[in-house]
Amino acid sequence: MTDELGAHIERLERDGCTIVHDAFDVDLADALHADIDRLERELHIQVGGNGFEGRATTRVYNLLALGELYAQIPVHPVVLPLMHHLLGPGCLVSSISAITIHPGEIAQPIHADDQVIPIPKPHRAVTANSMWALTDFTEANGATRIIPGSHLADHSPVYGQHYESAPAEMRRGSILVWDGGLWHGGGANTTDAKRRGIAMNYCAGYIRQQENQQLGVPLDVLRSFSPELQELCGFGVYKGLIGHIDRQSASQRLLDPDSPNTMLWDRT
Ligand SMILES: O=C(O)CCC(=O)C(=O)O
Repeated sequence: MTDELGAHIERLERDGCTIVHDAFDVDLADALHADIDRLERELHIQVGGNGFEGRATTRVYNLLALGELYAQIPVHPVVLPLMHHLLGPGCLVSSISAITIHPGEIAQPIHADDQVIPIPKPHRAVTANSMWALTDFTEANGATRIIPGSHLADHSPVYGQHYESAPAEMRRGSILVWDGGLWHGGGANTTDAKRRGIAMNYCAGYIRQQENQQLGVPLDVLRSFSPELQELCGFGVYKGLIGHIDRQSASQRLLDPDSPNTMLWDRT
């Protein structure tokens, strides 16, 4: 393990979050930013109509279905090993969406991404998240608010209650990574410019993905992905057991009949 990875893991375990500074090229940030403008225009994206998605926040979901640019996001060379550390091998893309907080937005209620999962807390991570900064993230423009150490709490936050939190400020091109148990929320935007990021959410290979990648991404798009990304989308068989179709992986059945697959039972 490199020193860099070790330091991130230490922070993830202690604080429940870490920032990978300058994790991707600013040219890529600009290209993603411009493409999300295109998607918002073409898909007629409107602000969320509720207190959680935000009344001055736009979201574009299911990004892997919407453009080649997004295929490089789930496999980031620093973030993916951190996800493997938190969630174990065989972890999955849970959801991938663009979140744009517009001027005037108020702070999102503090929540934990795993709070709908009914297992006693604290528990080892079953979901983990990352936020790719496509603009600078500042306290004023709505940087994600975090409560370091809250992933170790024995309960989830009370929805709508005020909690003291800190802004995860970072330059465009950086990535905030957090344990799915961390209490957090989008910040208020008091500036006159948008704050935009891509929320790349992962889950362990044995639980259900938040966005259904197998049905939500067209097969011809999935076939263009690397085997690693296909597996992240849920086309493999977790530990040779979970997710098979008549003893075949979804990849063998739907994407490539020659893709490798060994059922756990065949190893006995
Ligand atoms: O936009 C952000 O900074 C965080 C958003 C978030 O946590 C969510 O929508 O679940």
